[in-house]
Order: sequence, then C-alpha cells, then structure tokens
Amino acid sequence: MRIDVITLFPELIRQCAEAGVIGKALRRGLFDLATWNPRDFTEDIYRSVDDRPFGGGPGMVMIMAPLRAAIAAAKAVVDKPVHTVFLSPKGVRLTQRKVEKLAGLPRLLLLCGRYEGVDERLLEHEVDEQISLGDFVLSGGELAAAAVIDAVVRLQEGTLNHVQSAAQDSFSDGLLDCPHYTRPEKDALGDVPEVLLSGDHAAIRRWRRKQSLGRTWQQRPDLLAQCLLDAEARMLLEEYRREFLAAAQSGPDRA
Ligand code: 9D3
Repeated sequence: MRIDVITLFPELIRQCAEAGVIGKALRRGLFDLATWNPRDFTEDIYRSVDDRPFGGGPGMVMIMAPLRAAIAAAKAVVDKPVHTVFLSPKGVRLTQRKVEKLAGLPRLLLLCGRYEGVDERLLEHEVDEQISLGDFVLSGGELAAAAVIDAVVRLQEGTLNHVQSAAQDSFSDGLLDCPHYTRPEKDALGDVPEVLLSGDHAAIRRWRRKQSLGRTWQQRPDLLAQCLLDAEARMLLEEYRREFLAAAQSGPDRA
C-alpha cells in the first residue's frame, strides 16, 4: 500500500516510520510513504499556513489553499483511489477493527492538523473520515497519524516475521494479552511462574488464557462484556476471581 501524509512536521512522521519493524518494512518496500508539507505550497512571502478565525476567539486556523494544493499534489502521484483521513480530536475513536479496514486499502492519505484546527470547508470536500486516538489533547495530528501508520503497516503481508504475532495480539480475540517472562528463572524481583517451566503445553495454554481473562476483567471490563465466553473461559475466570478475592482477603503482602 501507499501512504501519503500532509503535515507541517514531516520529520515527526519520518522518525516514527523509520524505526523498528515499520522502518524495516519501509526499507524492504512493503509499503510506500511520502510526506507533503503545506508550507511548500504557499504563495505569499511569509509562507503562511494559518490565519485568525472568523467570528473571533483564541488560536489560529489552518488556511485551505496550501492544504488543497498539497492534497492535490499527493493525489496526482499515482492513479489509484485514495482514502483520506483527517486526524482530529473530534473524530471517531480508532479501533483495531478500523485499522484492519484501512490496512486493506491501496492508498491512504493522512491529513494532520495543527493550531486550533482546519477550515471546515476543506474537511467537507476533501476528507472521507475523521479519526481520533481518544479523549485527551495532543498538540497536532502527527502522533495520531504515526499511530495509524504503525498499526496499519503491522498488518501488511511480510511485516512481522512470526505469522502468529499479529493474530495473537491483544484485541484480536477481544482480550488483553497474557504476561510474559524470560531469563532469569529466579530473581530478587520474583520467580517465573512454575507452570511456564513445566513443559506441559496444555497447562501453559490454560494458565495464559486464565491470565488474559483475569486481567481483562480487572482492567477492561468493557472489553470483557463484548466477549462470548465458552465453558472453559467461564471456569478459568471464576478461578481467577476466587484467587484474586482470597488474596485481597488475606491482605496485601505482609511477609
Ligand atoms: C485545546 C484545544 N482544543 C480546544 C478546546 C481543541 C483542539 C484542537 C486541536 C485540541 C487538540 C488539537 C490537536 N489534536 C489533534 O490534532 C488530534 C488528536 C487529539 O488531540 N487527541 C486525540 N486524538 C487526536 S487525532 C488528532
């Protein structure tokens, strides 16, 4: 797939996209990335990209002309349909479901805002959907765009070396991931749970599922409510709850 990003801070996007597994996917040509700076599409001597809001009030608003020119330039590069997303705190919350949909598209155009926002008329005419990362305030759309790129590229064929990694991620089965351990087996910070050293694969699978269920119950009851639990899951969760409540009864560790 090809991803284009309209941004006043292209280096922010580049930095994110060039690190780790996403950077490797980029270098291997598993996706194409281009950034377009509206500043390069200004025509006045000040290279203005913002102006004061009509109606008054604090802050500045991104003007349409440089954004339109940047979007047009990005669209013109390849003759494939482009899905345009504006990253905005007013958008719909991003979910893995949405990420999966975006990952299947041939072209994605991500539009990043700065200042108080973008002239509404541009959004009406150039944007297919608005996406938010959640109810907190960022300084602009770039970190959100970087998050979308990361999440979408992970799903491109060949990005992850282990075929299973993507499928086993949190959320794929609607539950949070289980805890992980590696060497050393014993440490001042604690010992690795016995079952993981037992070699009993059925017991290990059950333990991990129980931990996933229990942690989802504790941290994300909203996710758990969306899950259809089979008989084994109900039993494992009941066990986890019983152990958790028993531990709470006997009080926090007093050695
Ligand atoms: C504090 C300014 N706010 C007025 C009450 C409006 C506002 C404008 C622009 C708040 C944030 C931003 C910049 N944010 C984004 O561009 C953004 C964002 C976010 O702030 N939170 C979660 N997801 C996203 S996606 C893009």
